[in-house]
Amino acid sequence: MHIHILTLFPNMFTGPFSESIIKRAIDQGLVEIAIHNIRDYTSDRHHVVDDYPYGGGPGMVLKPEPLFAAVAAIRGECGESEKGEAELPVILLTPQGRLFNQRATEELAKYEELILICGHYEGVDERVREHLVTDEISIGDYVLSGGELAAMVVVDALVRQMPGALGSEESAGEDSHSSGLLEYSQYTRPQSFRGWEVPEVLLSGNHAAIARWRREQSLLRTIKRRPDLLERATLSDEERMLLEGMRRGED
Ligand code: 6GU
Repeated sequence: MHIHILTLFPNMFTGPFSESIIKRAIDQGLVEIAIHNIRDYTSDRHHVVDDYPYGGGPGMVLKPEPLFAAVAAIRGECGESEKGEAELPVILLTPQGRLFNQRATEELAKYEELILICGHYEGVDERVREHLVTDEISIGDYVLSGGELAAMVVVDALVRQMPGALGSEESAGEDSHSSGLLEYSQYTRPQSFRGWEVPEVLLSGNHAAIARWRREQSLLRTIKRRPDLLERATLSDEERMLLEGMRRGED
Protein backbone atom coordinates (compact mmCIF):
# COMPACT_ATOMS: atom_id res chain seq x y z
CA MET A 1 0.00 0.00 0.00
CA HIS A 2 1.20 3.47 -0.86
CA ILE A 3 0.07 6.30 1.45
CA HIS A 4 0.70 9.95 0.61
CA ILE A 5 0.38 12.52 3.36
CA LEU A 6 0.02 16.22 2.56
CA THR A 7 1.03 18.37 5.52
CA LEU A 8 2.48 21.71 6.55
CA PHE A 9 4.43 19.97 9.30
CA PRO A 10 6.31 17.02 7.80
CA ASN A 11 8.63 16.72 10.80
CA MET A 12 5.75 15.70 13.03
CA PHE A 13 5.75 12.29 11.34
CA THR A 14 9.39 11.35 11.75
CA GLY A 15 9.20 10.03 15.32
CA PRO A 16 6.02 7.97 15.09
CA PHE A 17 6.89 6.46 11.71
CA SER A 18 10.40 5.40 12.72
CA GLU A 19 9.40 3.15 15.60
CA SER A 20 7.77 -0.19 16.26
CA ILE A 21 5.18 -1.73 13.95
CA ILE A 22 4.98 1.08 11.39
CA LYS A 23 8.75 1.19 11.00
CA ARG A 24 8.88 -2.57 10.55
CA ALA A 25 6.09 -2.51 7.97
CA ILE A 26 7.95 0.19 6.00
CA ASP A 27 11.21 -1.77 6.19
CA GLN A 28 9.44 -4.92 5.00
CA GLY A 29 7.94 -3.02 2.08
CA LEU A 30 4.35 -3.64 3.20
CA VAL A 31 3.65 0.06 3.14
CA GLU A 32 5.29 3.04 1.52
CA ILE A 33 4.60 6.38 3.19
CA ALA A 34 5.42 9.58 1.31
CA ILE A 35 5.25 12.82 3.28
CA HIS A 36 4.68 15.85 1.03
CA ASN A 37 5.13 19.39 2.31
CA ILE A 38 2.17 21.44 1.05
CA ARG A 39 4.44 24.50 0.94
CA ASP A 40 6.52 22.81 -1.79
CA TYR A 41 3.51 23.03 -4.10
CA THR A 42 3.07 26.79 -3.90
CA SER A 43 4.02 28.76 -7.01
CA ASP A 44 4.36 32.27 -5.55
CA ARG A 45 7.65 33.70 -4.38
CA HIS A 46 6.73 33.69 -0.70
CA HIS A 47 5.31 30.16 -0.65
CA VAL A 48 2.04 31.28 0.86
CA VAL A 49 -0.23 28.41 1.89
CA ASP A 50 -2.99 30.26 3.76
CA ASP A 51 -4.95 33.49 3.62
CA TYR A 52 -7.63 35.47 5.42
CA PRO A 53 -11.21 34.21 5.20
CA TYR A 54 -13.50 36.05 2.80
CA GLY A 55 -16.25 37.68 4.81
CA GLY A 56 -13.96 38.18 7.78
CA GLY A 57 -13.62 36.21 10.98
CA PRO A 58 -10.77 34.76 12.99
CA GLY A 59 -7.97 32.52 11.77
CA MET A 60 -6.57 31.61 8.42
CA VAL A 61 -7.82 29.33 5.66
CA LEU A 62 -5.70 26.89 3.62
CA LYS A 63 -5.56 28.06 0.01
CA PRO A 64 -6.79 25.68 -2.70
CA GLU A 65 -3.99 26.01 -5.28
CA PRO A 66 -1.18 24.18 -3.41
CA LEU A 67 -3.49 21.30 -2.48
CA PHE A 68 -4.78 20.85 -6.05
CA ALA A 69 -1.18 21.07 -7.33
CA ALA A 70 0.06 18.50 -4.82
CA VAL A 71 -2.66 15.97 -5.67
CA ALA A 72 -2.05 16.50 -9.41
CA ALA A 73 1.69 15.95 -8.91
CA ILE A 74 1.09 12.76 -6.95
CA ARG A 75 -1.30 11.44 -9.60
CA GLY A 76 1.29 12.23 -12.30
CA GLU A 77 4.34 11.06 -10.40
CA CYS A 78 2.82 7.66 -9.91
CA GLY A 79 2.05 7.35 -13.62
CA GLU A 80 -1.57 7.10 -12.70
CA SER A 81 -2.94 10.37 -14.00
CA GLU A 82 -5.84 8.42 -15.45
CA LYS A 83 -6.62 6.96 -12.06
CA GLY A 84 -10.10 8.16 -11.16
CA GLU A 85 -11.49 9.00 -7.76
CA ALA A 86 -12.53 5.44 -7.19
CA GLU A 87 -8.96 4.17 -7.25
CA LEU A 88 -7.18 7.04 -5.57
CA PRO A 89 -9.11 8.35 -2.59
CA VAL A 90 -8.21 11.85 -1.43
CA ILE A 91 -9.10 12.00 2.23
CA LEU A 92 -9.29 15.18 4.24
CA LEU A 93 -8.65 14.82 7.98
CA THR A 94 -11.08 17.19 9.67
CA PRO A 95 -13.26 17.24 12.79
CA GLN A 96 -16.19 17.61 10.37
CA GLY A 97 -15.54 14.24 8.72
CA ARG A 98 -17.28 10.90 9.27
CA LEU A 99 -16.13 9.14 12.42
CA PHE A 100 -13.18 6.79 11.96
CA ASN A 101 -13.53 3.24 13.30
CA GLN A 102 -12.39 -0.33 12.61
CA ARG A 103 -14.91 -0.67 9.79
CA ALA A 104 -13.55 2.47 8.10
CA THR A 105 -10.07 0.97 8.47
CA GLU A 106 -11.20 -2.15 6.63
CA GLU A 107 -12.72 -0.05 3.85
CA LEU A 108 -9.56 2.02 3.36
CA ALA A 109 -7.38 -1.10 3.50
CA LYS A 110 -8.78 -2.15 0.11
CA TYR A 111 -6.99 0.65 -1.70
CA GLU A 112 -3.58 0.19 -3.25
CA GLU A 113 -2.88 3.90 -2.87
CA LEU A 114 -4.40 6.82 -0.98
CA ILE A 115 -3.83 10.47 -0.18
CA LEU A 116 -4.37 11.96 3.28
CA ILE A 117 -4.63 15.74 3.54
CA CYS A 118 -3.98 17.24 6.96
CA GLY A 119 -6.24 20.24 7.46
CA HIS A 120 -5.00 23.14 9.51
CA TYR A 121 -5.79 26.62 10.79
CA GLU A 122 -9.47 27.50 10.77
CA GLY A 123 -10.05 25.20 7.85
CA VAL A 124 -9.52 24.63 4.17
CA ASP A 125 -11.10 26.47 1.26
CA GLU A 126 -14.48 24.86 0.57
CA ARG A 127 -13.56 24.25 -3.07
CA VAL A 128 -11.02 21.68 -1.87
CA ARG A 129 -13.86 19.83 -0.18
CA GLU A 130 -16.15 20.11 -3.17
CA HIS A 131 -13.80 19.35 -6.04
CA LEU A 132 -10.69 17.57 -4.76
CA VAL A 133 -11.52 15.55 -1.71
CA THR A 134 -13.41 12.24 -2.03
CA ASP A 135 -13.86 11.54 1.69
CA GLU A 136 -13.56 13.36 5.02
CA ILE A 137 -12.54 11.62 8.21
CA SER A 138 -12.58 12.66 11.88
CA ILE A 139 -11.02 10.55 14.63
CA GLY A 140 -13.40 11.70 17.36
CA ASP A 141 -15.57 14.44 18.72
CA TYR A 142 -12.89 16.82 19.92
CA VAL A 143 -10.78 19.40 18.13
CA LEU A 144 -7.09 18.89 17.36
CA SER A 145 -4.74 21.63 16.18
CA GLY A 146 -4.34 19.92 12.83
CA GLY A 147 -4.96 16.71 10.94
CA GLU A 148 -1.44 15.34 11.48
CA LEU A 149 -2.12 13.35 14.64
CA ALA A 150 -5.32 12.04 13.05
CA ALA A 151 -3.37 10.97 9.94
CA MET A 152 -0.95 9.04 12.17
CA VAL A 153 -3.90 7.33 13.83
CA VAL A 154 -5.33 6.30 10.46
CA VAL A 155 -1.94 5.04 9.22
CA ASP A 156 -1.35 3.03 12.39
CA ALA A 157 -4.79 1.41 12.23
CA LEU A 158 -4.27 0.57 8.55
CA VAL A 159 -0.78 -0.84 8.98
CA ARG A 160 -1.50 -3.10 11.94
CA GLN A 161 -4.21 -4.99 10.04
CA MET A 162 -1.95 -5.68 7.03
CA PRO A 163 -1.06 -9.36 6.72
CA GLY A 164 2.51 -9.76 7.98
CA ALA A 165 2.70 -6.39 9.77
CA LEU A 166 2.50 -7.92 13.21
CA GLY A 167 5.13 -10.39 14.38
CA SER A 168 4.23 -14.01 15.05
CA GLU A 169 3.90 -13.09 18.72
CA GLU A 170 1.27 -10.49 17.95
CA SER A 171 -2.17 -10.82 16.45
CA ALA A 172 -4.70 -8.36 15.14
CA GLY A 173 -7.41 -11.01 15.14
CA GLU A 174 -7.99 -10.72 18.86
CA ASP A 175 -7.69 -6.94 19.09
CA SER A 176 -10.54 -5.04 20.62
CA HIS A 177 -13.07 -4.20 17.89
CA SER A 178 -11.77 -6.81 15.42
CA SER A 179 -14.71 -9.07 16.37
CA GLY A 180 -17.00 -6.19 17.19
CA LEU A 181 -16.34 -6.73 20.91
CA LEU A 182 -13.77 -5.36 23.34
CA GLU A 183 -10.79 -7.58 24.07
CA TYR A 184 -10.80 -9.93 27.08
CA SER A 185 -8.62 -9.28 30.15
CA GLN A 186 -4.98 -10.29 29.86
CA TYR A 187 -2.53 -11.48 32.53
CA THR A 188 1.17 -12.31 32.63
CA ARG A 189 3.59 -13.36 35.37
CA PRO A 190 3.75 -13.21 38.32
CA GLN A 191 0.84 -15.48 39.14
CA SER A 192 0.37 -13.61 42.40
CA PHE A 193 1.09 -9.88 42.57
CA ARG A 194 0.48 -8.05 45.85
CA GLY A 195 -1.96 -10.78 46.70
CA TRP A 196 -3.95 -10.32 43.47
CA GLU A 197 -4.22 -13.65 41.69
CA VAL A 198 -4.40 -14.59 38.03
CA PRO A 199 -7.76 -16.33 37.35
CA GLU A 200 -7.43 -20.11 37.86
CA VAL A 201 -8.83 -21.05 34.46
CA LEU A 202 -5.87 -19.40 32.67
CA LEU A 203 -3.47 -21.75 34.51
CA SER A 204 -5.57 -24.83 33.81
CA GLY A 205 -4.17 -25.71 30.39
CA ASN A 206 -7.76 -26.41 29.30
CA HIS A 207 -7.84 -24.54 26.00
CA ALA A 208 -11.56 -24.90 25.46
CA ALA A 209 -12.30 -23.57 28.94
CA ILE A 210 -9.87 -20.70 28.41
CA ALA A 211 -11.46 -19.75 25.10
CA ARG A 212 -14.92 -19.86 26.68
CA TRP A 213 -13.78 -17.72 29.64
CA ARG A 214 -12.20 -15.16 27.35
CA ARG A 215 -15.28 -14.85 25.17
CA GLU A 216 -17.32 -14.36 28.36
CA GLN A 217 -14.92 -11.67 29.59
CA SER A 218 -15.15 -9.98 26.21
CA LEU A 219 -18.94 -9.97 26.38
CA LEU A 220 -19.01 -8.78 30.00
CA ARG A 221 -16.59 -5.98 29.32
CA THR A 222 -18.46 -4.89 26.21
CA ILE A 223 -21.86 -4.92 27.89
CA LYS A 224 -20.48 -2.85 30.78
CA ARG A 225 -18.43 -0.33 28.84
CA ARG A 226 -19.74 -0.22 25.29
CA PRO A 227 -23.22 -1.74 25.06
CA ASP A 228 -23.64 0.17 21.78
CA LEU A 229 -21.14 -2.22 20.14
CA LEU A 230 -23.28 -5.28 20.83
CA GLU A 231 -25.91 -4.22 18.34
CA ARG A 232 -23.54 -4.88 15.47
CA ALA A 233 -21.38 -7.75 16.83
CA THR A 234 -21.82 -11.25 15.36
CA LEU A 235 -22.63 -13.61 18.21
CA SER A 236 -23.25 -17.34 18.41
CA ASP A 237 -26.49 -18.65 19.95
CA GLU A 238 -24.56 -19.61 23.08
CA GLU A 239 -23.16 -16.11 23.34
CA ARG A 240 -26.60 -14.57 22.91
CA MET A 241 -27.85 -16.71 25.78
CA LEU A 242 -24.88 -15.74 27.93
CA LEU A 243 -25.54 -12.13 27.12
CA GLU A 244 -29.19 -12.44 28.09
CA GLY A 245 -28.08 -13.91 31.41
CA MET A 246 -25.63 -11.06 31.97
CA ARG A 247 -28.30 -8.52 31.13
CA ARG A 248 -30.58 -10.06 33.74
CA GLY A 249 -27.67 -10.01 36.19
CA GLU A 250 -27.43 -13.79 36.49
CA ASP A 251 -23.72 -14.12 35.65
CL1 6GU B 1 -9.14 14.56 11.60
N1 6GU B 1 -8.62 16.94 12.60
C1 6GU B 1 -8.70 17.87 13.57
N2 6GU B 1 -8.11 19.06 13.39
N3 6GU B 1 -9.32 17.67 14.71
C2 6GU B 1 -9.90 16.48 14.88
C3 6GU B 1 -9.86 15.47 13.92
C4 6GU B 1 -9.20 15.74 12.77
N4 6GU B 1 -10.52 14.40 14.38
C5 6GU B 1 -10.96 14.75 15.59
N5 6GU B 1 -10.59 16.00 15.88
